[in-house]
Amino acid sequence: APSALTVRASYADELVKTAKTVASPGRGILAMDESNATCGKRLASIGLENTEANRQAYRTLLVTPPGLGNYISGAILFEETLYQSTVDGKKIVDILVEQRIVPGIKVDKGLVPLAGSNDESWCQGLDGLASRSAAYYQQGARFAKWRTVVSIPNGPTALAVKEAAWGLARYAAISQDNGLVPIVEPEILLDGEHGIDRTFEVAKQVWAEVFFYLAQNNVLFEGILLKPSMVTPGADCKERATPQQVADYTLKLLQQRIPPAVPGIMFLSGGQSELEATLNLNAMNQSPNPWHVSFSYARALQNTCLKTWGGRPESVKAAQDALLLRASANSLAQLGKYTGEGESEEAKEGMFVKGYVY
Ligand code: 5MM
Repeated sequence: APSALTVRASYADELVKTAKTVASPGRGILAMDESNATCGKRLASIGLENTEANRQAYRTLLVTPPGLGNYISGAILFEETLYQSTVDGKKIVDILVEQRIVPGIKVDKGLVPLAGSNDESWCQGLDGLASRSAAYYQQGARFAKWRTVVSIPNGPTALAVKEAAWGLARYAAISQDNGLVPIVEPEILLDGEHGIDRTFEVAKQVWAEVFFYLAQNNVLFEGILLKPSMVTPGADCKERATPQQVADYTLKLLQQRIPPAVPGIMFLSGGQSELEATLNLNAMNQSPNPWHVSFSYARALQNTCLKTWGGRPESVKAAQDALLLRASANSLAQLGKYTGEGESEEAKEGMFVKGYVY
């Protein structure tokens, strides 16, 4: 019988190719994998019920804007969407492929309290993951996503960091065995009053352990994508950082901790405003990097789009235009060429007030 390493080798070329496609110039990931509970919160914010029909309508809106594939290379789906069709009977997965967007799948089963820790959490989902991953591949998924979180105000304890890193590494190995490029997402939550130096120290420790266990689990680095948080001050820290500072800290840490074999660094937005997320990404792409430095945003791509839609069929086009605007802005930021052109006056004023430098 072939060993696990032989099985993984059979997918090696495909994994590398998929990762490179997702990490292609001027493109990034649309994270639209809200679990039903999270999607319910988003829909409630515009006064809609959390029904399958409403989730289907919203997800259809997100994947169908013409030209979306010029800016978006991959879309992360929740399991329901991977198996879902539009009201017209077209599979969402087929629409993505026609748009040149690689379908991905959230495979974690969410966060639960971590016994023995300081009120921290761990991410479930390893049981049955191999068979689920094989089924997702059959259904058209080519990459996977597993999000675990680390809290600064609650520690992080050594236990929580080790659990987060080990879980990501086991998931990554299982994904690669089944032909899915694992997106490795160790999110360091924004919550807290800590300054940017503290975030830097915590992220340094977390990324080191993640890559240690990835190596121990024989994960092919050329066939993964990293989805980290940017290094920023805590959300309640009075001393705010400019995009230049965020870029300096984040790139410094990437250089110290992330092997150049990793093809793409696809940042999460983590509660930053749409503009902040774009400006920070743009600042990180002002000079060449060893990796493709891009985005895998949920809220920072969807916020205005969702509000503009508001559940009204007549607002679908305007909502799609809002999504295209954010996607194209982040595409330019991936290329380091974002100037704010095409943003609303309100958004630009926000940029000016915050004193951002281009
Ligand atoms: C879309 O939200 C994803 C799933 O969240 P839940 O498991 O809570 O439903 C989430 O993993 C998301 O992909 C990342 O947090 C990045 O999103 P942001 O909004 O931080 O860019």
